[in-house]
Amino acid sequence: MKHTNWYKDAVIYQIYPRSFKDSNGDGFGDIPGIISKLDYLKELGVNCVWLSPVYNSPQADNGYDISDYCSIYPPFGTMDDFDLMLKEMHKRGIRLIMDLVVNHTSSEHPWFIESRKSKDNPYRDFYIWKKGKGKNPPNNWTSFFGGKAWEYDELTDEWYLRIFTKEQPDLNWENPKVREEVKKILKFWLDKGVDGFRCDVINLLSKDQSFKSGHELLVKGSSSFVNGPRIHEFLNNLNLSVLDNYDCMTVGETCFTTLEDARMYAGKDRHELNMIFNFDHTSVDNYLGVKWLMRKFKLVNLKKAFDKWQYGNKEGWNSLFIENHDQRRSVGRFNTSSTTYRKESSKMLATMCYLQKGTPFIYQGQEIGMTNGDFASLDEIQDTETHTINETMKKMHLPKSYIKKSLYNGTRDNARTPMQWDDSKYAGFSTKIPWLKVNENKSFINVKESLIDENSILNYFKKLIEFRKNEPLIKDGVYLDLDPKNKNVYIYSRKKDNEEIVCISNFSDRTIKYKLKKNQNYKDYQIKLSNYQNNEIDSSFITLKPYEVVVLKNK
Ligand code: ISL
Repeated sequence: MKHTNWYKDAVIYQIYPRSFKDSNGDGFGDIPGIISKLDYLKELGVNCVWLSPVYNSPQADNGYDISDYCSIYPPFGTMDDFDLMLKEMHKRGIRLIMDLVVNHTSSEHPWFIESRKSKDNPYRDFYIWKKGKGKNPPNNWTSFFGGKAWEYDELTDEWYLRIFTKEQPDLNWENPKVREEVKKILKFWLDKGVDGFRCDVINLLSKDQSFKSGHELLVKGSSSFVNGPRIHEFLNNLNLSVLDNYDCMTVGETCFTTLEDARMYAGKDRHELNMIFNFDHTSVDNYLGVKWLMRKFKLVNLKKAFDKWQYGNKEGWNSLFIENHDQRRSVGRFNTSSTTYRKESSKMLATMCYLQKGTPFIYQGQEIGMTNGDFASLDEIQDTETHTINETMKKMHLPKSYIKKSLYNGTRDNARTPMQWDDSKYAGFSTKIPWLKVNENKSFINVKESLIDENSILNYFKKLIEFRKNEPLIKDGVYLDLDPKNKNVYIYSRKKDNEEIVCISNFSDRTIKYKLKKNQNYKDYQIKLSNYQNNEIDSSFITLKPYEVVVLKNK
């Protein structure tokens, strides 16, 4: 199979289906709703969609708990709806990548229902069952969502491993039958014509079989299951036996991953994945990569994180993102403003991120500058993770005010509020009360308004995407951070032969007179993009207004 590496030219839009568009007035987004917005996506300029899970699921973790990998969750629609959506996407030149969640299934998956029945059930070994230590779990491993990673099952007096919720038992990848079943799932969707997969927590599949207790500070045991002993063998096998036969792409969600790990997952001729998501830049405002442990933001740390991957991921290809369904919204984050300078902030952040080397991922609503949810109490927050973490933090006797602040700040529901299409009661998302509260700011942050306003974030995103498409330098040019130590300004260059693009961002709410170095003579450069009008470039200074971004080019 010839691989065209189309993903290097892709601009990917992530749809979180339950919050995107409801077509039948049940307050829950669906596939016909997505179809009705494909022209909107085409106009935006994206050419690929990553669709978060739409498979049958009890929805304990909003679909990341799958009970049937080859069917659609009825509130999302039917398989016919899915087929039509795929056809309509392809008709518009939009590819589709699905979410592949195979570290765990739902506890209501028929495999698990069988598995828990008895120790000699043929499906027992599809999951990881162990005897406890007296009344205690087999080891001290803890869940990503807090609390223990094992669940006791009375029927057979054993514990099963579940690194996420108790409704998400981990599959036993040591079992060749599990690996064969996953291949069938991949084939099922690829034969339908889907273009690839975003692979959920893919670096957790292989567990160290000694199941020894861990001494990590957080997520105990993680060194036994993050980038585990057989992970590369498993991925290589999936790739060579299925993925390699299609012109498809894979992007792996890989937390706690080093540059060397990245090379192993997505380096040249590794035949595993095409690229990975790293979370270094989304960890700069917390301690140890744990968003509940908030830390003061420093721009130099953000630059360090980007520089590390731009310089270091030499054999691989980067994914460029600042939002997804697990992160809080980007406006208001990274020292930016979600109020006075919301528009400027959103445009600046997108430009800073998407003109780097790699494939951009835009998360639904980011293109209109949607902000964090405006939840008035924890009862309005649905996400299972937030509530488990709340319990865990309470047990740790952390101050109540800290817990509250940390939960409102970190809850994944911040990014999951219904898409704001217009200023009507339910933001044009639905005609009935939605599953999660619509943000009140839908009155002025919405697509309808953004389409009219020439200066909207949406119209800027369109320009930015168009600019990327027309400038091969952004795909191939060499990245150089021109002033890594500057505390307020991020200035980097993309260069190839005699051509150069320079992207300059002010991460502060003050006007800054940025002094250029001797070798930075931009007198003859043209301003190609900016979130303000009329920037004047002096031969020795650039004046940057609050959250201003300027993109210069020498030809
Ligand atoms: O959001 C996180 C913690 O607050 C991350 O650690 C996240 O749990 C981790 O990146 C794994 O995420 C993925 O798998 C989870 C699912 O809940 C997330 O939505 C998904 O993106 C389990 O399938």
